[in-house]
Amino acid sequence: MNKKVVSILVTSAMAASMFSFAASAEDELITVGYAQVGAESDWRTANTESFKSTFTEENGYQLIFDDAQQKQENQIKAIRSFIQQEVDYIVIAPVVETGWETVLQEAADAGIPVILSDRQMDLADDSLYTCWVGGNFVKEGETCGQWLADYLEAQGRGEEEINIVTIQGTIGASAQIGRTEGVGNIVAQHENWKMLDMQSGEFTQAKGQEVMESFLKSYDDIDVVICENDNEAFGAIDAIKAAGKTCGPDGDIIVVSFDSVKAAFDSMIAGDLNATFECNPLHGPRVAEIIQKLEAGEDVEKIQYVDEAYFDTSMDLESILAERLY
Ligand code: GYE
Repeated sequence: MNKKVVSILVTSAMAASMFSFAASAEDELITVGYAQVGAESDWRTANTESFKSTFTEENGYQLIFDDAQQKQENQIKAIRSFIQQEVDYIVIAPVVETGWETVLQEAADAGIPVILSDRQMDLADDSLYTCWVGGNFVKEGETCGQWLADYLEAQGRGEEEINIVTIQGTIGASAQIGRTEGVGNIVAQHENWKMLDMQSGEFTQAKGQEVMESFLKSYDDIDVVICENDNEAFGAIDAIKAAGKTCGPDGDIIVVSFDSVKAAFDSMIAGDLNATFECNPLHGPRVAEIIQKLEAGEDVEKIQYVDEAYFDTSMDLESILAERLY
């Protein structure tokens, strides 16, 4: 054989083996499509980051990430494209609870397991998804309401007439439904508490500010504003200050919110926010653990709640903030 032929043979053999190496390495990766809600809040950013840093090639995954910009129709499109790409698993953080039957049936027909994360779905047939992991939103709401009762009691305002407004999350989202219900359960126990109004701030700072501006125009005696996430509270606080009022532990209006992101600690330390009720967004590792169990043929629990705490200005917030992951 002449040198040229040998070298061509060697090169093509190398290319072939490199190709097969690349193909097998890719085959071994578990492909996960994540239909994310959007990028509406600090919580959501932390949640996205948790998935992106968990589902890496080094960890054995190929992640196909889709941001639905808070629109269910975009999530449905993303799920259909995951099915077309024949992913191994579909993970969904559903924008709202209803309207998923058709697309989940399509995933089931394609034999792709669906894991729900963060928010839940309201389905006639729960076998359409494998399992769900997230926060207990009703419990978060009840913890918030109970905190308010204790706080007012400690201020000697337990019997006083208390006017409350709520800036809700995206209507129809589990986090909105559960938190509204949980707070409502405690409001119902207090005859002297009045829920003046509830409107959606879409879980964003800008909309939270807008809704608070309109509440302040409509009602001149607001004692408490409940914001269904921290970012709405940041907007509400801006609106309160712009209206010449004060808030926080030393102010006219008590402001409470949900999530407990780092910026909420800054706001409490600054004396603006009274309390925040935790919702943990770090679901990436939890979902990876579920996938690993399914890969090993093990059973997984259908509903998995994450433990959550709350934080208020009576605590050593600087020390807690130093340890905070999101
Ligand atoms: O509270 C909010 C986000 O579904 C728990 O969505 C999540 C909520 C979270 O936009 O900040």
